Amino acid sequence: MSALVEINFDGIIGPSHNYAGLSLGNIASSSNAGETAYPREAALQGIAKMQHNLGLGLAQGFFMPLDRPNQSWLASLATTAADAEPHIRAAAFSASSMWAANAATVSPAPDTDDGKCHLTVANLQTMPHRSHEWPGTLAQLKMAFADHDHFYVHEPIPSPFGDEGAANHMRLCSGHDVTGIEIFIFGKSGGPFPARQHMEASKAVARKHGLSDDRALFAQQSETAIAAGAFHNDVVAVANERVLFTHEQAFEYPDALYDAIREKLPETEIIVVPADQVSLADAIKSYLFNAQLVTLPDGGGMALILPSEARENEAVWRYLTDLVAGNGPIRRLCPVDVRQSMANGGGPACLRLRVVADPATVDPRFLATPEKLDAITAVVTERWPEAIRPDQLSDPHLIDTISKARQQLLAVCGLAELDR
Ligand code: SUG
Repeated sequence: MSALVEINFDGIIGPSHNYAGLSLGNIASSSNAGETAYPREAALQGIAKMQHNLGLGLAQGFFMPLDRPNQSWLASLATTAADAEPHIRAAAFSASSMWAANAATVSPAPDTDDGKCHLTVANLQTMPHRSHEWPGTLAQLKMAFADHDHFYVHEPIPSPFGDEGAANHMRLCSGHDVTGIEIFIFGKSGGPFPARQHMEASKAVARKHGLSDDRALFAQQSETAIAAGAFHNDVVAVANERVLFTHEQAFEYPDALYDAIREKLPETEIIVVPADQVSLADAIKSYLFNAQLVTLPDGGGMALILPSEARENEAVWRYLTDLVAGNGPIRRLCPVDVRQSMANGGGPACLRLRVVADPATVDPRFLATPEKLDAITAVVTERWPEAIRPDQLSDPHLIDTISKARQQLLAVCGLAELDR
C-alpha cells in the first residue's frame, strides 16, 4: 500500500500580526487597514483549526513564523525599524508568511518525471511586504523536505515573473497517491488591481517540476474575478482528488478549461456554483471557496473546512446546505473561526500548504501531534502580544516582545537553528 497522504502544513500566525492595508486588490486587507489586530487570538484560532483537522483524522504539519520586523531587509534598504517610512516599516513587520498557500507550488511525486515531490518557493514579488518572505520560507522547506530521495526544493522563479505559489495551482487525480493533472491559473489583467500570478512563472514552475504536457494545464483567471477582489485563484475555486468546486466566474475561458480537464481526467466532477445563486461579491466576502476541500478517512466522503463567515451569508449557506443534502461527493460542512486572518484576506485554505508525501520522509519537527499543538498553544498564550495597532510598530518594546516570542516558539519546537 502506498504511504503517500496529503499533509496540510499551516503557517503559525506570527506575533507581529497586524492590519496595515498592504495588499491592493485584497478587499479585506484594504477595508481593515488601521484596525487593532489581536495576534494571540489570531494564532490560537489557527492552532484550533489544526486541532480540528487532526481530530478529523487528517495529517497536519506547520511552518514557523518568520523573523519580523525583517531587519536584514530593512538594512538592504539602508534603514531600520525605527527610521523607516511607515509603509516600509509595516512591510517589514507583516506576519504574512502565515498564508502558507503562498509559500510554494507543490507537485507530488506521482506527477513528476523523476518521481520526486517538487516544491518551488514562491517569489511573491508583486507585493513589497511579501517579496521578502521567500528566503525564510525556503530555509524551512529545505529543512522539512531535506530527504533528497523524495523531495526536490527549488529556488524562486526570478523577477519580473510573479509567482504566488499553490494559491494559483490545483491538482486533480483519482486519489492523492496516483498520477494526476495539475492546473496552473495565471492572471493577465485585474482591471484596477494587479494580476499577481504571471503565466511565465506558472510555465517555468511546471517545467522545473518535470510535469509532462499531458499532466499540466494552464488557464487564465477571469479579469472580472480579480477586479472583484479574487487576488488569488483560491478565493474562487478549490480542487481535491477528482472534484473541482468553482464559481462560475472564476476563469476567463471556463468552458475551454472544463473540456481540457475532462479530456485529461474524464472522471473529474466539476461543481460550478452559478452567479445567480451565489454572486461573485458574496463568494469573495464569505470566502466559501477558500475552504479546505478534504477527503475524510475511512470512506467518509469529502468535507469543506470553511470560514465561519460562509455560514453567516444567507445565500452562501443555503447553497452549501443544499449541496451536501444532495448525492454529490461533498458530504460535510465544517465551519472554523479564523476571523483574525480573514480580516486580512486569509481564509482556511490560505493558511495551509498541501504536500502529498509519506509523513515518514518529512522532518518530524514540522509535523503536528495534539501534544505539540498544546505546547505551541502554551507559548502563544504566554508570549504573543494581545493587541497591535499599526501606530505601535516603531515601539522598541513591541519589537523585543515579538522577537522573543518567536525565539521561544522555535526553542519549544526544536527549530532554534532557524533563528539566524
Ligand atoms: O497576500 N494579505 C494576504 C492574504 C493572502 C491570502 N492567501 C491566499 N489567498 N492563498 C495577501 O494579500 C494583508 C496584509 C496587510 O494588509 O497587513 C495580506 O498580505
